[in-house]
Amino acid sequence: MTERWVPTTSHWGAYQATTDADGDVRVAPHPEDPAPSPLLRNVEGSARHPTRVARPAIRRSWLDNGPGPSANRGHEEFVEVDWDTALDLVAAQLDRVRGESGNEAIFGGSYGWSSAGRFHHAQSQLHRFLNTIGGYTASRNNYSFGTSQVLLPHVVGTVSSVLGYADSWETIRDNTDLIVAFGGLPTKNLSVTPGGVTRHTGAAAAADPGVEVAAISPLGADIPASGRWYSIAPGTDVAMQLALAHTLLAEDLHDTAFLQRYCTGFEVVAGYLRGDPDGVAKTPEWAAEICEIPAADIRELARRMAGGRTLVNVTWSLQRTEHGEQPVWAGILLAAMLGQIGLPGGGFGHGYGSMAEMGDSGPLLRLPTLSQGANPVRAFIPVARIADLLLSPGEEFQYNGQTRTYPDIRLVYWAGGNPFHHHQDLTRLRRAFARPETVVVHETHWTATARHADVVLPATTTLEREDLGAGRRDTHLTAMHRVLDPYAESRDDYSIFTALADRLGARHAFTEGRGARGWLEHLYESWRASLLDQGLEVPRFERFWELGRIELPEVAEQPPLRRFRQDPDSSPLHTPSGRIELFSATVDGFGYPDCPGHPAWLEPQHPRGGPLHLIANQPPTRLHSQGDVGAASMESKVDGREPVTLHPEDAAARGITEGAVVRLFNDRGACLAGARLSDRVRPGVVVLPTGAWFDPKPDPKRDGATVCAHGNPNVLTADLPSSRLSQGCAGQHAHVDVEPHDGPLPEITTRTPPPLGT
Ligand code: PGD
Repeated sequence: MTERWVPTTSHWGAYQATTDADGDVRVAPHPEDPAPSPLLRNVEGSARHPTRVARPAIRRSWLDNGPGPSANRGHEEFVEVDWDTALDLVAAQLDRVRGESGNEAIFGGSYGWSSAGRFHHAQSQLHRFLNTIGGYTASRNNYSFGTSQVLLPHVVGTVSSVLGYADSWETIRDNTDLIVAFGGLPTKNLSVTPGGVTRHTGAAAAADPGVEVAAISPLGADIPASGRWYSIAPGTDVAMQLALAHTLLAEDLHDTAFLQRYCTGFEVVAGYLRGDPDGVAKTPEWAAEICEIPAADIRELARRMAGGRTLVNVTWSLQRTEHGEQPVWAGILLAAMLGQIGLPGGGFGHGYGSMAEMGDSGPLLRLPTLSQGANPVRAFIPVARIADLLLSPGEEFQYNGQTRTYPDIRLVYWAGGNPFHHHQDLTRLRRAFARPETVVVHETHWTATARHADVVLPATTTLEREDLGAGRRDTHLTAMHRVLDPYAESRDDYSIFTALADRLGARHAFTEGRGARGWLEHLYESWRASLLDQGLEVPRFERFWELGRIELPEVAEQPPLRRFRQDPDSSPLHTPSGRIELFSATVDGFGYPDCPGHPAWLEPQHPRGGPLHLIANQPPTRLHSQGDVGAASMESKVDGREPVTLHPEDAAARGITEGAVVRLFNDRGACLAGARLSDRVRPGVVVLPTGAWFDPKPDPKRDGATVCAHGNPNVLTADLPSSRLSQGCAGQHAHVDVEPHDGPLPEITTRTPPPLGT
């Protein structure tokens, strides 16, 4: 029998899959992909890993004693039950809570990447379901660039004007003289984009963009081979950016005509650069003290920036920190002073090096989309405030100029995310998850979030269902064929919600009378009709399914900032002034000390927890926490634990050798990791990527505290926001100390399911 390879896609790109004689999945890269993602290697090992959730499972004391707050979450065995029992219990609790407290008491924000596929997107399915039964408390923005999502509308009118229309790497190669890359140009992030890409070209382009690069980062790994590395002290880019701006101003290298015609508020910022309000001129000498880049280098770079077409790029990681608005706004200030915003290959970039789609040249096309319906509940949280929400019902918080109140959450419903991977201060998150009466989680694997639930419903993976898939700026739409039968008793999120909707009298509202295949046809054909209205043609559904993928048609749309540049009066930005707001009266009017009305250097206020600066960045070997049990992720571990990279001087000072198990710790918690030594990390900095499955154990060194045996850095990060403006995730940085581990090594228990009773 010949193998039948079928097309599918994932957040790490399109690929092909088949099953072997034992029924195990085998994968191969997409034939047209010049640089398949290394993450593809995680698929085979994860698909049937022992940590797959096999049957509905219920936490023992929730089943025995009924719903209620419980500090036992994450510590207790589960009882496997049949689907009807589990669905009846979940439906009854949803009904009780909405009846007693209103739908606001249900948190359905459920942040997370889940899987590729336009229909079986777990978070969208959950939102659609909850909307059909009266709504839910939602979350806004994302962990990736949530700070920018709030800031950018104030400065340039919309998020998409910067992120949605980034120049392609080809345009950069053809037009740009110099990329000034704050945060470097990490290639490790460029195989991933939500929905995936078919042809990976970004990593090669970022590794060698064909133009001069000045790369500013504490991490040498994020610098292109041909780039010049400015080894900056972490969290101080704003000081350097302001000093570059000061040099442009002092040496009259700024474009006054551009600033007058296209911007507002430059005079306020210029006064700040000169030191009018605070007596501190933001000179290169001032900055050098903070960012530890020599003043002469800053001056020289400013002159080079003014000498040609310059792209100022700020990675998303820089805004995932305290005062994360500032490096973004200061980057826009620099690009505005150079007068190149809206010119091909010039101006401001945000996210080159952060995700594959930035710099991709695929068409900007609306993709088939499942409607989530309307949520009648008005309550929401900025996404990274999940622990505050659960711990502080009734408390007020600031967000983007509003004073809002946290509702009282009684039931948490999560599908397609792993907050015990993505959130900060996981010990605090455990306390927060002890508060609600019920926590329901749909998961493919026994992640830490599943282990902290009361009811775990086993979900299929993309390989076990049919879907349509493409990422933003992808070149193809993939017909995602089913490869494997559903694992054990797992079900699609859609069929789980259909069964719940049925129990709650909302079946038709949820399904509109369609099965999963019917939805695929419906979404595709509605999309095809809307393309036809634009004069674009794609084949009918049956043909698309047979072909396995179709090329997406080109659409000609001029980027908004190009139109703005051509005529700011007829194509103004959606800001109050219609111009780029280098000073925002709106933001200023909010009166937030942690986000004033113009870009500024603000002294860090988050408490320091140790002498070393921890960078908790995106992992090179998996997508967030997904695929942690797969081959690429497992091979990178040191003695089974996540690798932490230290400078040899910091290691020597602590008696740490290559490959040793070390303990990272601060006031919030501790984790174990395996030491890797590298002089491509700035002294004083340690790097522990996110995504090792959280493995909490009692810390023998501190009573009542938790040590993660596996190396999840979010036991060390602070659960504090970037600012009151955005309340964004600031988890990229923390302060820690590191020591050699002594005493018995705790076993890693994330790679087997939790205790399961009957
Ligand atoms: P994932 O590991 O992708 O992480 O956080 P996110 O929660 O998105 O989690 C997705 C989960 O969905 C996985 O557990 C997977 O098994 C599950 N899943 C996949 N497919 C399905 C499905 O079909 N159905 C169901 N029900 N479940 C499914 C990512 C977040 O982490 C992000 S985006 C960023 S940028 C943040 N970055 C940082 C950082 O820089 N530093 C720190 N310290 N922390 C961060 N956290 C953030």
